[in-house]
Amino acid sequence: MPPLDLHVAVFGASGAGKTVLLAAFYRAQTQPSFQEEYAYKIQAVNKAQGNQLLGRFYRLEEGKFPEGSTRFDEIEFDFFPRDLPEAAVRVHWYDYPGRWWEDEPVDAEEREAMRQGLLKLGMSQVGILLADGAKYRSEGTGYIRWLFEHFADECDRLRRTSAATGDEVSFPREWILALSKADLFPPDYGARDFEREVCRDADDQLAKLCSVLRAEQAFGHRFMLLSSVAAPADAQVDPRTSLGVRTLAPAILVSTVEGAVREAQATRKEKSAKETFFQGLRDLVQFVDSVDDFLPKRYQIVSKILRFVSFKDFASTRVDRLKKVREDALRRGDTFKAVLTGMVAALRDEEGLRAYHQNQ
Ligand SMILES: Nc1nc2c(ncn2[C@@H]2O[C@H](COP(=O)(O)OP(=O)(O)OP(=O)(O)O)[C@@H](O)[C@H]2O)c(=O)[nH]1
Ligand SMILES: [Mg+2]
Repeated sequence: MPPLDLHVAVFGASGAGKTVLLAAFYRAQTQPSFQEEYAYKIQAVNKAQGNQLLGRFYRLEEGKFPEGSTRFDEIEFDFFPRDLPEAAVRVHWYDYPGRWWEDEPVDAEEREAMRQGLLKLGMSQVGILLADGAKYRSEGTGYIRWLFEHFADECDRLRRTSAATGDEVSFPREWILALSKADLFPPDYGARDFEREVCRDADDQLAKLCSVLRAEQAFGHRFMLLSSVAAPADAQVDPRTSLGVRTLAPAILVSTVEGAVREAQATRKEKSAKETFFQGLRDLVQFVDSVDDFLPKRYQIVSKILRFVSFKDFASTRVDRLKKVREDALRRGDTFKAVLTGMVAALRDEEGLRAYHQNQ
C-alpha cells in the first residue's frame, strides 16, 4: 500500500526559525536512538536533499546558522516502522523565504515562484503558524498581537490578489500555533503556559485571524513549543538539545484526524450540540467504510488511519499500553499500525506533554 500523504505548511516570517527546524526535524528522526525509542524513523525521499539537511545540521554543530532562505523547496519524508521495509506516512514539507510575508517580490520570476509557493502552502492539510520565540521573549504580548494582525492582513491580501489573477487560495483547515526557540524560555515553561498567555492577552486578535482564515473551529486550539537547538545568548549552540521536534509529526497526524471528525460531525444533522470529539471519533470508526464518501478528498487519509489505529488506542493516554500495541504490530509486520500507534504514543510521553497542548 502506498504511504499516506500529509502536506504540512509552516507559516513564519523571516528569521522565525523555519529552516533550522527542518534540519533539526530531519536529523532527530534519523538517529538510531530515536528509532529505538519511538519505533519509527524517517528518510528523505530524495537522498540529495537528505544530505543537504544533514549538512545544515552539521554546520549548526559548528555554531553556524543557515543564511535566510532564497527559494521555495519541497522536501518529502517517509516514515518507516523500525526494521520494516515499507513507509506508512509521507510528509511533504515546504521551506521558503519568510520575507514573502513581508516584502514585495524582487522581480517577475520571484513573483511567480511566490505565487505558486503560497498556493501550495494553502493547499496543505495542516498549517503551523510559527511565532518567533526570541521576539516574543523580548517584546512580550505586543509581538503576539502584531503577529496575528499581520498574518490576518497578509492572508486577506493573498486572497484578494489571487482572486484578481483567477487563482482561488485556500488555507489549511487544521492549525497549530507554535512558539519557536523555546529554549529561550524557562525549563518549566510548557505549551500550556503559552496557550494561557495567548488566550489571555491576544484573544481579540486571535478571533480576527480565525475569521480571516475561516477556521473558527480549527485555529487557536492547538499550541506547541519548538526548539530546534539550544542557543543561549552567551554560550555555544547545542544542536543536540531540542524540544517538540519529535512531537511535531504526531501532532500533525492527530490534527488531521480531529479535523475529519469535526467535518463528519458537521455533516450529520442529528449530531447533538454536546457530542464530544471521542463520540464523533467512535462514530467515524464505526462507519469507516463509508467515510470516504462524505469526507472531503484531502481527509481521505483519515479513513486509512482509522482502519489501523483502534479507537481505544487513539483515545488511550497510557504510553505503556500504546508501546505494547506498537511492538506487537512490529512483530506482525503491520507497517501502518506500528508507525501510527508510535506517533500517538509520542504525544503522550514527557516531551509530548510539555511541547503540545490542546485546549478544547
Ligand atoms: N535560540 C534559538 N534560536 C534559533 C532556533 N532556531 C533558529 N534560531 C535563530 O533564528 C535564526 C533564523 O532561523 P532560520 O531557520 O534561518 O529562519 P527562517 O524562518 O528559515 O528565516 P527565512 O529563511 O529568512 O525565512 C537563526 O539564524 C538562529 O539565530 C532555536 O531553536 N533556538
Ligand atoms: Mg529559511
